[in-house]
Amino acid sequence: MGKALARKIIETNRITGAVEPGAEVTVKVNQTLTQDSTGTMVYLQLEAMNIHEIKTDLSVAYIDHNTLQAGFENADDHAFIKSAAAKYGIIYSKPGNGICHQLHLERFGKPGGILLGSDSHTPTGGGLGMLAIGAGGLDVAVAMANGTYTFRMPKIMNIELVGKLKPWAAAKDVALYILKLLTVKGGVGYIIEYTGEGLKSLSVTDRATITNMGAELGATTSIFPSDSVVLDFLKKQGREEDYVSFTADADAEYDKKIRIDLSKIKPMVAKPHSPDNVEAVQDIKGIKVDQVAIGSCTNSSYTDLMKTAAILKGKRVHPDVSLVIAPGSSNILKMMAENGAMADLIAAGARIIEAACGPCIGMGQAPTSGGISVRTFNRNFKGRCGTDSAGVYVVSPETAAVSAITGYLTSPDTSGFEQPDIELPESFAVHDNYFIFPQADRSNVELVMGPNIKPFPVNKPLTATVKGKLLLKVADNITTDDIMPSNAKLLPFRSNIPELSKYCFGTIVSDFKERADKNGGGFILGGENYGQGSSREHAALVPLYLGIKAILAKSFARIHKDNLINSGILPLVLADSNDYEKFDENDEIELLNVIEALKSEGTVRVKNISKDFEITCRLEGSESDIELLIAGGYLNYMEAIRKGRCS
Ligand code: MIC
Ligand code: SF4
Repeated sequence: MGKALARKIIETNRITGAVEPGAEVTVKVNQTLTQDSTGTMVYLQLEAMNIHEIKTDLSVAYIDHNTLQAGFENADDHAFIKSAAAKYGIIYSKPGNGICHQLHLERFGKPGGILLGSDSHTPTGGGLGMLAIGAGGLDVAVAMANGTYTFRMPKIMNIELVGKLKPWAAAKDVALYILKLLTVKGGVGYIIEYTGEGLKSLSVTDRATITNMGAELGATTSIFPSDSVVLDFLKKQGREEDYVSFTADADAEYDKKIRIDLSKIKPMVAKPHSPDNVEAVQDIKGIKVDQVAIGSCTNSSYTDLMKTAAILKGKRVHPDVSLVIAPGSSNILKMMAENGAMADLIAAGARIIEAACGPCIGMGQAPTSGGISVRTFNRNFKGRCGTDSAGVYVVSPETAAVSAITGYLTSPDTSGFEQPDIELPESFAVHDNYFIFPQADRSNVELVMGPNIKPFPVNKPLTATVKGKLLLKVADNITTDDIMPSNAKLLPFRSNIPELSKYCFGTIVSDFKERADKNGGGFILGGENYGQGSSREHAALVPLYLGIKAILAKSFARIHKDNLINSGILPLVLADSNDYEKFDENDEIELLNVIEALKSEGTVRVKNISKDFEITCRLEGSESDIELLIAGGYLNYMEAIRKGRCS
């Protein structure tokens, strides 16, 4: 049997461990990326590791999330990250340059390499054949410090694409179609690998749209092969020398296989409030639209925006619609300014905003109360857009542009509009003036720390008995946006955990901090896929700060579980998921003899003192995860190793 592409890349970069599903494997990390909303923590953690130099081939610190400088806070964070980049030899991407994933695809991603990023949409790089994995900030700091990443080898799922997309169906519709098929849990525990004759008709940025939304499936990453389409893209970016051909063997072995006929896919939409709540656009009638937002790391490429401009050329944005466009990169903005397409967008009445994440993370452009926003983004969780009562519909750029004109959610294939045909240019604009490349002599660089930058919380070593109240019981698929909401008001406090803690679980209850303060911390009970969504480790650091000792859940999302372990919070899986029903908020709980239990077989007995019964939970982790948890998280563990107290 032949080998899958992801397996080949992992084997090439393997340092230790077996490349077998479930085994712990350590690989060499070639590149890392950070963005600013997770980046301040990453660089504080890197600083705590006391290193002089990073060990990756290339690391980039992007500023793209917190670009609204409504006060000094975001500007302070940018200055801190800039100084950390200069100190450690990291490339710094100034605000205004664009969205990390789009920029990394354009300027740095390399087929066959491994990229670790402190953002869940890092798998966008899979569009050019890179094994690109999203992780918590601490894991990215460790990757920069050691040049390695340790993870549990996922299974590999093959999605074979056959046929060709019909007119007006787009790569985004493929991503949404797969979400309908597999749901937001369907990719958990898998790397998704695309093959088949259908992929030759998909450009690198089309492929990147699909791998980007693998994050919404919960997959570890998604990847396309590096073929002539990738070579052409790299040539046009002026970096042909980065091309290496990497493909799966024709008879590659996979753990799961799915076949999708592209010609069957229609324009699709994910309705509020989950990316897997998908239907064909034509099946939903009469949705009047207040806002249309085009951009984000999913759909802000040159082709996406050129298609948008072509649809809007000579037309007018509907009087009741606010159309907002955030380009993916300054290079795209420059090309569209030069070729006149930007003028077409402006003439139609579009609001052009900075090349950044912007409205995708609620950084401005919150919709009206109860408003309907049609967006080309990837997530439509409740409240994420900045307006709790708004409903976000996730679609392709084509559907978004047509709907901006008609004022109703409109399937472009039935709109009577003419479909644009966008050719890629001979070469993409390449200017690097927003990048600051590190100097050779970095000996005198000082870190710049403004008053918004507070130390991050560090846990205490685990004690034999862990007791407390069940502070909160939540449903399935709780997102990190629920645990630690982010919007224009809160993002400035990403380096200020005490301030953020006031808003923990704010989409679910208004008094979580009070509950935690009153009881000296406690426990949380979750359903399936607890912590899906972003990589933000604030969703672990804030609960740590509030004294949360363990989360009991039916299952956990990968990155969040790693963040909990790194923070010294126990992620315990209910051995029998029916036990979920037996618990109520305010129950007094005790984890019995937890250190011994973790050390022996990872099965922990949990006593419900209030209701007088016992259940069992499992820690699904490696030996080193257990050592980390006993030490009270990664930083305590490293400190103990330095002092010779740990193995
Ligand atoms: C997101 O899309 O939710 C974010 C903002 O990019 C996050 C990172 C963060 O919370 O800072 C992600 O996806 O990891
Ligand atoms: Fe930025 Fe949105 Fe992409 Fe997250 S999903 S990286 S906020 S554009």
